[in-house]
Amino acid sequence: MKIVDVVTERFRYKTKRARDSEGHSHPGPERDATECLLRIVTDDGAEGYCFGSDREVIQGIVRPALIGEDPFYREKIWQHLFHWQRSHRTLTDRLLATVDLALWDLAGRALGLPVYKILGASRNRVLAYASTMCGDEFPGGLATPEDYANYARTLKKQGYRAIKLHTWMPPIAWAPDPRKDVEACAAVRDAVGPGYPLMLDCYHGYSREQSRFLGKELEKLGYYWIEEPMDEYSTSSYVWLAEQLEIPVVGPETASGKMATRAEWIVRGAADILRGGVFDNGGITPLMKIAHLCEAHGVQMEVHSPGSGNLHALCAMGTPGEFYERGLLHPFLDYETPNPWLKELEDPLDADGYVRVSDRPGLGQDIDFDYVREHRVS
Ligand code: LLH
Ligand code: MG
Repeated sequence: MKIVDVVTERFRYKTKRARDSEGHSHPGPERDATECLLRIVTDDGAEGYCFGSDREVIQGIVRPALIGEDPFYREKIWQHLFHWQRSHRTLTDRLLATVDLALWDLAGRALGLPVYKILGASRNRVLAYASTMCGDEFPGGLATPEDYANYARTLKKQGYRAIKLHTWMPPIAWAPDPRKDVEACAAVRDAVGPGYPLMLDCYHGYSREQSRFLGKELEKLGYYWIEEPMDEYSTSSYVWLAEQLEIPVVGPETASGKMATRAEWIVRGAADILRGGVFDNGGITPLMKIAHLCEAHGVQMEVHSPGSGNLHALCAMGTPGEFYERGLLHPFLDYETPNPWLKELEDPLDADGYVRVSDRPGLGQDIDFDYVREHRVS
């Protein structure tokens, strides 16, 4: 089997999600947006897909590396592109991930198997936590500690068995403010009661002292973990923080360097619980290597972000991450209606608070190809 075509299809859709000047998502007025589907095609008609791609980089850099290759040589292709990233800076880990995911999807579709079973399944559902959007200034949204408390009550009623708060960050004029974060965390603890797992993912640029203050307060409130409170390029700061706190410190999420950075964090004890995700690290191929690193060192790993790539990887980990991150959620937004290019949700929440992986071949996304074709812009 050989790859004979690499196609990108950009199409428009409507969304009520907006991004602020620092890239955090929030509800917003309905607006036009575009999405890009990557399609990898083989000479025997097998295809693999991934959303979130980019035409220029895929056609200019990735396509020449893929044409003529056997799509089952995922490791060879991944290594090739990984080394190209040094000179081709526009080939980000995120785009590398779309290629890797499309290849996994292709393999699954060609073999008639879901990806988690090709990887070697360990389970078919993962406990979800509700991951809120960052704080805002919308009345009745996530503007006050009481708003977080009210929303936490709603989420608990919806069946979630754990909640992670993202609190207030710039460009909100008065943020960041660790004391305000603690107020929100305390209000949510009061709302859900003792023993219910709660986590905090706060402003990502606090100082060591601010982070220690937050961590100590979260310990008093019985929180499960504190995530990314400081710049992750200062590994020493995380070594320092993990030594100061009883509460587990989770990271690195955004630091580049894939497996190598995560290996350093494990060796240096910079985090108690390691973090990785398909779009942060370049796909399922590197994420599974990170999972195996964690397993070998006896370190728990929690996967960043929702989506079928992360879900399949989670269902194939030997030392499983405990949770699937479902979100980002906001009281004004509906998460239960699938994106218009999918016929069904890729991460439905079951009655026990778990997300079940699809048994369809590949990554299991039920893609509405008619929608993509009818809304195509390039
Ligand atoms: O700062 C943000 O917007 C969020 O923290 C976001 O990056 C989110 O994806 C996250 O960190 N989840 O764990
Ligand atoms: Mg995070």
